[in-house]
Amino acid sequence: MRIDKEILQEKNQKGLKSHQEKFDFLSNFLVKDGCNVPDIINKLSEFQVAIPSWALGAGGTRFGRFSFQGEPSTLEQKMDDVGILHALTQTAGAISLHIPWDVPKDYDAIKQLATSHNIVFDAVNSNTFQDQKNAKESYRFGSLSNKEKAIREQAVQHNIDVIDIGNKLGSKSLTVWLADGSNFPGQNNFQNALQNTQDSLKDIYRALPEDWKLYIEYKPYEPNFYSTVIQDWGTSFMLANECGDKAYSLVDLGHHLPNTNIEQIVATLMMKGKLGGFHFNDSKYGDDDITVGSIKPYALFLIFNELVYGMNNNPQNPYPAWMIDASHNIKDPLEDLIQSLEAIQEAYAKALLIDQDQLRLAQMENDVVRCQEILQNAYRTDVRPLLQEARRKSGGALSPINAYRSLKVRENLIQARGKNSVASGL
Ligand code: PSV
Ligand code: MN
Ligand code: MN
Repeated sequence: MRIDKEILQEKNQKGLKSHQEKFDFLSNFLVKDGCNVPDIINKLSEFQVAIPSWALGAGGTRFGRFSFQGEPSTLEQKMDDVGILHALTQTAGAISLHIPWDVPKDYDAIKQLATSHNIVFDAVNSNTFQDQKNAKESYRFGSLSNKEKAIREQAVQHNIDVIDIGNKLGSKSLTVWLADGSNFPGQNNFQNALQNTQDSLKDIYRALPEDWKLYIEYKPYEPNFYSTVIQDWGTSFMLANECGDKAYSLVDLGHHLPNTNIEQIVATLMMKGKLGGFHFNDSKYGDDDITVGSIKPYALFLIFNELVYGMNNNPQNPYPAWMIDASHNIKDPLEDLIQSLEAIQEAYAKALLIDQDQLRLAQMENDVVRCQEILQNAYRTDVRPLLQEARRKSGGALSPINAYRSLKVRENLIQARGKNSVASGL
């Protein structure tokens, strides 16, 4: 199923007058406050977030998986789903593939399909947390960190193969997330595991094309429950530095222990020019991978405040790669992703409203109350008309969720794909 701009324009007609009123009201008020509204709208339109191929099917938990219907079961269908998201929101212009789940059969055809949906290939992800069919070695006790050289070599070679696949598609980065660690005290020698990981990452780094980046993701626990080799941003940062200029840390919001000050991590990494990528999601307890902004929207806003500051003041940091890393157990994944995209844009728009000069001044004067007022004034502004205007101008839907439902997207997908389709992946 494809959604073309004419259909959306027609759908938008109904809400257009009320949108215009709300937008005019907000933008008058923002202009009086010194905001450059057209610039904010442009920034929102330019902000594109990659959709991971594994977030388009029902994720499930270790207790079970409740399928919903019309899931994409091929790479082509996953790309079609991202095409739908992008058509509606105009902010999902990229897909992130996971290998071996998404190995293309016909590269030219896949590239053409991407172009037809106006999407590009973001980072490619390797998988050394599962054993693959016919694999010689097992990752049961780790991959890049493993005690056995043959196992490490197999894992390194897999990453090199993933780079080759990504290269043929026009990807420019590899994301490595390792499940390696230990379940019980004494199981592993920490130093050997870290040394092996560092050496293996360097081997992968050597195979990286000149214009590629390596993103090293960290996570404190799960699937290992005693220790994880790349447990935190410091370890990831250290490994990235060891590898070289093209290696960066990747922050996944769910990969922190409760109450971690993630915005401060963002600031530190950007100051050091080492924040490469970002995975959005939200959580209450652990790596819950639920809808962005559904639990801690103010924390998301504070993170965006640091991202905006870094993008304006840290030329040493490349423009970060944005991705949603979510899993869907209950909701229709496409509806959930629409909600996440909206939450991301909302937090970004609010952060763009912050008067950075005034904030610096208040900080210099140690006027703590005013610092807080400046942040909270921006946070309390209802910026949704700005998001709608950015979407409308790019040919998207004023309300992606309403359009998705009234166009009966899921019903159409079920009709085309059947009730029992299953996506490969997480
Ligand atoms: C596992 O925690 C994980 O969610 C990581 O965040 C990776 O980015 C993703 O899986 C895909 O490997
Ligand atoms: Mn992630
Ligand atoms: Mn995760």
